[in-house]
Amino acid sequence: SEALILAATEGPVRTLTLNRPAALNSFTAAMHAELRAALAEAAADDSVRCLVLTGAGRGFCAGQDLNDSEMAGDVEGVVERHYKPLALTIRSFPVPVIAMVNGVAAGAGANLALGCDFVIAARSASFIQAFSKIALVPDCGGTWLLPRLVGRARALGLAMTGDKLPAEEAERIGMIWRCVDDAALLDSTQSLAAKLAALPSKALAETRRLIDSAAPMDFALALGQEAKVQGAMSRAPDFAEGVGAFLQKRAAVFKDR
Ligand code: T3D
Repeated sequence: SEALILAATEGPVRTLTLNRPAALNSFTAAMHAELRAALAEAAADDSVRCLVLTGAGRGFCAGQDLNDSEMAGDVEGVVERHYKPLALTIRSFPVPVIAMVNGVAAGAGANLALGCDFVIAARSASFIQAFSKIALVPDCGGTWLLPRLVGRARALGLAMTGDKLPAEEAERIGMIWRCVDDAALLDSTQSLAAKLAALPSKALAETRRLIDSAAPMDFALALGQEAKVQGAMSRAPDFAEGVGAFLQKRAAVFKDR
């Protein structure tokens, strides 16, 4: 069967492409496993001096695959086993990580991108904190990342409404590094990657670590807290209603208080 993560190397730059385009590259347990392996391989390879994450097809990543059976019983476990280590791996990666956001980034897919050191998005791309629509809370670092990127008012606004934020607006409010024309996405990313690859990796990684540890709550602690609350949310009836409504392509009716 086809690889769920495509890896390509051009000089010092490794590009990993999420490859489930028919489901907007949403995460299954299998895709998580392949991404983990590909990240470990890139981290261990001294010739890799910059990592690019992107998505195949029209989307970047739609977050958790809401059809995946693994999440049915144990959402807290899914967050602990998959999203938390993924976010931590990227946040402590030995070389800079660029999210090249080619299309919609929703739920954990949005926060996967925001956890990277740079986000370059195509003008047609967008970001959606989709969690509230299925009665969950942001994970994959969203509760820590968002207020730091855009401030409390915008963080709450985005996370509570789950509204779609176009890439241009995301750049305007400082949530991402750059929004570029679709046709320029690859070139812009490649030239940033080449620049970063030529800089001293160790100093860049330490810069990231210092900037992150200067923040009041530790990233790992925030990720643990997210997993716990996500577990509690997923056991409430509103979550089943939210997922059911999405899969049946109808509007959800929430009742929990
Ligand atoms: O274990 C846990 O649950 C805990 C972890 C939680 C982390 C999370 O990420 S929770 C958030 C999960 N993600 C979402 O709720 C987003 C769901 N997707 C959407 O709202 C929409 O697909 C988008 C706004 C992202 C894009 O809309 P649009 O109209 O451009 O595309 P579409 O038609 O909705 O999607 C295209 C196909 O991808 C479609 O399949 P089909 O009808 O062509 O066979 C759609 O069902 C599928 N798809 C999109 N997102 C997901 C998905 N399938 C499964 N899971 C998805 N998340």
